[in-house]
Amino acid sequence: MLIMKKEENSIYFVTGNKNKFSEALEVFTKERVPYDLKQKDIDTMEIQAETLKDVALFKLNSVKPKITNSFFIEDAGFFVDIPLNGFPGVYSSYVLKTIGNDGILKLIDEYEGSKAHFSAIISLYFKPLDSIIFFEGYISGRVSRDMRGEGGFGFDPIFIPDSIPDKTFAELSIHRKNRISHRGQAIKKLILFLKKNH
Ligand code: ITT
Repeated sequence: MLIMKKEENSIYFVTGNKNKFSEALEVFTKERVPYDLKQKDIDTMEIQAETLKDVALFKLNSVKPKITNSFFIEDAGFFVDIPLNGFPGVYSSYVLKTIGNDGILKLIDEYEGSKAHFSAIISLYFKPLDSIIFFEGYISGRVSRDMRGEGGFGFDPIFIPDSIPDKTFAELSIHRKNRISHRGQAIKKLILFLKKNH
């Protein structure tokens, strides 16, 4: 009985990326969310779709039969708007694995006036209401001329947010990144919802 109650008070973040989980946990801990956040790494089916929302929804539906609790997944992408017209976007994972940050810097070739952004979309399956809800986050910035910083992950060493124009994401602490990042914003919206609906 006690165990059942504990389970009901848990919410799962389904992700294979422990950095994403650490960032989410930092916000959950600080905001005193009435749920225990747990990571679950389930093999999910990824589709190649045009938008992050389509990817997120497909993934959520493929995970749903395997989890009995409330859970969420999050899909993020890095978009170089100028001069790459939004590339890599929905291809971010593949591009990071293949050409990496180095490859992106070569493609841009020290272009002056680049613009880039990160987007994140969380899709939550909320069991008490048997419903799916989306929460989004966005941050704009530019591409650094070179890789800088030891923190973060993925594209962090080459992304400079507009709001902290002398640092890459990889030069910020988790806390500072969360205060402004795509993921931090989406997680805070999720937390507001969870608190309202507890
Ligand atoms: P999941 O298991 O949660 O899907 P993932 O690493 O595949 O983990 P995404 O599909 O959401 O994550 O991310 C697409 C790519 O963008 C991936 O290569 C990430 O490393 C990178 N990325 C996502 N969020 C990032 C962030 O905050 N900073 C830097 N790179 C990020």
